[in-house]
Amino acid sequence: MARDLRVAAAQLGPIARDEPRTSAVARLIALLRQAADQGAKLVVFPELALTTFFPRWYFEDQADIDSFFETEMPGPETRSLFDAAAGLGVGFCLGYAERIRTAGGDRHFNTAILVDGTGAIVGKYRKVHLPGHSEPEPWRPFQHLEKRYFEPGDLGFPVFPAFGGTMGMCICNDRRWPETFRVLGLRKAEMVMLGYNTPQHYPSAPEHDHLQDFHNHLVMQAGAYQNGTWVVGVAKAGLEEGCDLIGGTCIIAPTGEIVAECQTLADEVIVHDCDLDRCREIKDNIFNFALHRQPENYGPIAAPKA
Ligand code: ING
Repeated sequence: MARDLRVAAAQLGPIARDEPRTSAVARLIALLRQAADQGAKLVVFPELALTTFFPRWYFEDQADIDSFFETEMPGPETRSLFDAAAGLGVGFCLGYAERIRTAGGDRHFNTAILVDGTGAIVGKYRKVHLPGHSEPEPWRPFQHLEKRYFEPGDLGFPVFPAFGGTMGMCICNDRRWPETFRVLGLRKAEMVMLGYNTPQHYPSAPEHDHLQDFHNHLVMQAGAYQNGTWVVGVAKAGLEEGCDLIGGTCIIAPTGEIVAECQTLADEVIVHDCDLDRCREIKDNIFNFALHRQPENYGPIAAPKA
């Protein structure tokens, strides 16, 4: 008995710094329609899918930074995406910069939401592992100021019952950390959706630049296999404001096999029938956590940082 979920990965090419949200949203809707035409019921979009990857620049003025954030979701410029998706009965996963007003002041997160086929937000995740640095470092050809512009996520790694399965999300750098996938795996995730903006050039270790595509797939394939979960990894790709971002968007089976992969660095949709019951092949055997894990030996993994 198969529990099939036809999923689409909707890769984005570059979003220009001055590209209005309405333009990015129009591109997302076009990709969503392409996916729906191929029978997809869930479409996964990249990290920060509404704007250019703005942490590559140092902004002094908070108003300039805040111009890249959403204070409502859906808001005036994103409602059309929700309406188009609900009209087609298709759900989606969307990465965006979230600003919330609190009595104590504004808070800023690198966020992803899961929206079901009726347009309801059924899950939210805030990026835990923020890469880069918090002060501008002029020696770099481009900045990576996520630690300056975002707070670490405060929601942990939750899973959500949706689309007939147990769904989890993470964002970009999170995929490199095995803890991300293991916590989701321990919570019985059957599909982990994630978006990424990953530069080809890593200024503090340029000797690894040629390994970015390998590392991208390595970590997602490992996460899938070691936790018996489908993984959908979706790039914002291409030459974006002078910065080469890798592609490699793909859908990975619980065995770790890449079953579908984008071929371009532009807006591109790939689709696959993901049988969520295939997770059992791994979860009941090689990574049967109840049978095989030995957590009494794992203490250092969760110990506080020195
Ligand atoms: N980007 C990158 C990522 O983790 C990075 C940062 C690039 C880390 C290259 C290591 C190598 O994929 C984001 N946005 O996290």
